[in-house]
Amino acid sequence: MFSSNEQFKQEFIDRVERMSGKSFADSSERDQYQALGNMVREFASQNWISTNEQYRYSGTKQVYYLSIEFLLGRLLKHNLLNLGIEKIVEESFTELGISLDAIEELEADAALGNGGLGRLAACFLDSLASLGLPGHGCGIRYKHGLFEQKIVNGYQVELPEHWLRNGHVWEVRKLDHAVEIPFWGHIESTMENGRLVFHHVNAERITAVPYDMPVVGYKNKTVNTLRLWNAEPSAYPIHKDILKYKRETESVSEFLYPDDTHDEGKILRLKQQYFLVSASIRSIVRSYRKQHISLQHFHEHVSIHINDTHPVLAIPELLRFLIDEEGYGWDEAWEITTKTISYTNHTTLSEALERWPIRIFQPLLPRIYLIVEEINRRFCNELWERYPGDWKRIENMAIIANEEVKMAHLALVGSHSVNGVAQIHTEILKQREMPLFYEVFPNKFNNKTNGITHRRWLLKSNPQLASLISEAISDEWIAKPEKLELLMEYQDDSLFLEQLSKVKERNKHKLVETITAKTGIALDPTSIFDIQVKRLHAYKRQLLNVLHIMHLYNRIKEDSSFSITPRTFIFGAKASPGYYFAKKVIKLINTVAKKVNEDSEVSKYIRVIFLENYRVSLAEEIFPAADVSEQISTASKEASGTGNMKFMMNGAITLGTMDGANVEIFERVGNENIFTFGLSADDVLRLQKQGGYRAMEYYQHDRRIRKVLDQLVNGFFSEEQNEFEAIFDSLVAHNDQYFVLRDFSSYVDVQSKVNEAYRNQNEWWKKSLVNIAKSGHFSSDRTIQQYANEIWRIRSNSNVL
Ligand code: NTF
Repeated sequence: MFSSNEQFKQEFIDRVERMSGKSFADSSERDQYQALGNMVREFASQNWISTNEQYRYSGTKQVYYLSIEFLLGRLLKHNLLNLGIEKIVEESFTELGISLDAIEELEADAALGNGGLGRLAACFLDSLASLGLPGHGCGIRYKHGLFEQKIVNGYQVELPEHWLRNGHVWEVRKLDHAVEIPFWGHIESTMENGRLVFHHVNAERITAVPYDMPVVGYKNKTVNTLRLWNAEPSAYPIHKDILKYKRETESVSEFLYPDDTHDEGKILRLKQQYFLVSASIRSIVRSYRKQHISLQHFHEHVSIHINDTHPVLAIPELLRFLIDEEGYGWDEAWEITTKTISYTNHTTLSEALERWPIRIFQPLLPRIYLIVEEINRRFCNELWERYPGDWKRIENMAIIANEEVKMAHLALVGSHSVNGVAQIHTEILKQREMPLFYEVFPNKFNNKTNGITHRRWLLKSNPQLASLISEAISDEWIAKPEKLELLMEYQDDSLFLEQLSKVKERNKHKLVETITAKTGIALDPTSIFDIQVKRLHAYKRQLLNVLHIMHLYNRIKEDSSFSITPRTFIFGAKASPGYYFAKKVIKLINTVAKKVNEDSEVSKYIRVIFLENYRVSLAEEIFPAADVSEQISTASKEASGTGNMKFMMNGAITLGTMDGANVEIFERVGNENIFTFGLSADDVLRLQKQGGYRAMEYYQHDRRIRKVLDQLVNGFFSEEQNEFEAIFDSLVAHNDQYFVLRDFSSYVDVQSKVNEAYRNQNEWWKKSLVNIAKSGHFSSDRTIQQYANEIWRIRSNSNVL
């Protein structure tokens, strides 16, 4: 059905009419979207079936990536591109007078994630399939993804998101693969044939129904699977109050927790975690069984990766399965489990380290709790033998201590590999965060610097840049992104640099159109687009960016001879609904934006825009239009960052601290192609040990700082007088935990260097080019190949197909 335009059009028209019951002329864009989506999914299904069969019959090792978040965004164009049918569809649509862009707009973003961790999982799925690697995702089919953000009077307001309202064309419900997950109840043991056997009695069961989505590899016939579990009432409930039971059951896959850095101490969250893990392991084993290989060899054929600690119950669950359901002894089950499971740590922020009170854990998951107790007992015994008498150390390392289960400790003990997500992050894990574990398990620790899929973040979202690159160095970079390095040849080619600048200009125009349509604010596409888009968090320091803007405002007002290249500061960020400080910063950005944009003297030079509802589909318009990429976290706090890579790949220059993957960007592009500033991670960690620094002195002695901070509380903004008091206090009264004032001066200086650098256009585009050329390393294909070789030990099946 995709062999010629004519054939495609005929099939498409038929399909629209059959599905909608209307004539094609009367059909709506939504009818057309539905028909196209169905056709594409069916088209992918042929390879989906053959990929699955091939995996099964070859007995090849497969990896399952367990993640509580998958931030997929839209899939239509992405799938068209990967299936290699984008052109035929685009041309046919033009012939039919339909706009593919308009049709794409009808697809809701699948926002089953908060930020970096969830988007990384989505990029990894794309790379696995595109490299022909046997790897699948397992997650939860949340009815409501991340909330929709509205800005009302400068404040964030959250609305429930409803991506499934019109159905989701990419999913297939697989009721025959549903499994039952037990919660609550209690454990009884009996002796059977000389063996202790455990029975989970009076459990409340929830049915987990899988919805499968095809994960299409780039033009390679591989189609892997993303399996998302939906929670539904069991056909055999034991509950008396059926309605209550139904409500409670469905709530398990109702909402994504809208917070990526706080340990949500909610019982429902723990339920979600076990639900995901138990359903996934049952289905992994079921599919393994089809190969008729003994479970003794499980780890030779299956790798299970846990994305942060949220799915860490995979460890006790696999043990439980092997021991209780398959009759293995502890030692053998332990060996199979640890050899199967690997773990990635995504943050060192202590507030994100998951701990569950025993009083919640034990009654909800009685059998799993017994197993965790046994893991802990054995681990503590081993520690006792190694460090006799060192109670303090053992208490610090225990999995269960102070009435809590420490999920990170369970992950470290029960897996064979623990990786950080950027070099500096992995070093911090080894040396500062988990040194005791590093001493015991030095070989488990390794680094896998994050990456992004260049297919979505360059090829799909910036087609003009992609074509320019391909014209210059051929399209080999699509299969081998490290080939982007060939662009280095064009550093002194002024014609090429000119074309590069033209592409950026067009992308900026496009973004301006979008922004103006939404906000009515006119923007200058020739100004420098300086962009910070990411979750709103104190450590990411959007506040530093705003304080600098306030400072520029003051300079322009104070000194009539002050002039800078016009700059448009763009922000996009969601704050967790309960995060008071973050929400105040959003209000501050909007307040400053209003003040700046409405002042004719100031808005000649600077404008400030806060983009509502930042999400994957909006990000795809933003990155191609950026000149400056703001990556200004307090050093040591951002594990990696991946937005930094998306900006770089689209030719923006990083303005950043030496934190996370910024350090590796710096190493690759060199000092002259990045703007760095501020304290180093070592400085921050040293100062923190000394109890911080004296923020008050910076307030007192730096008049620029004093002026902007006073403006927060002296009625300058004509808001409620105490509107920004909490922000003022965080900096002065609470001693500036994130070193905003400490880095302020250095940030002002580097911002003025950016201003200078932009004046020399030729040099600027050269920097931009070097950034693109060096970005191949940050393709998630490189990252995934490293996971495949060094952790999972899986191989591509492309030679077999
Ligand atoms: C995030 N962690 C980190 O904060 C980012 O630096 C990193 O790029 C991404 O993970 C992906 O590795 C989280 O979202 C979490 F949940 F761990 F806090």
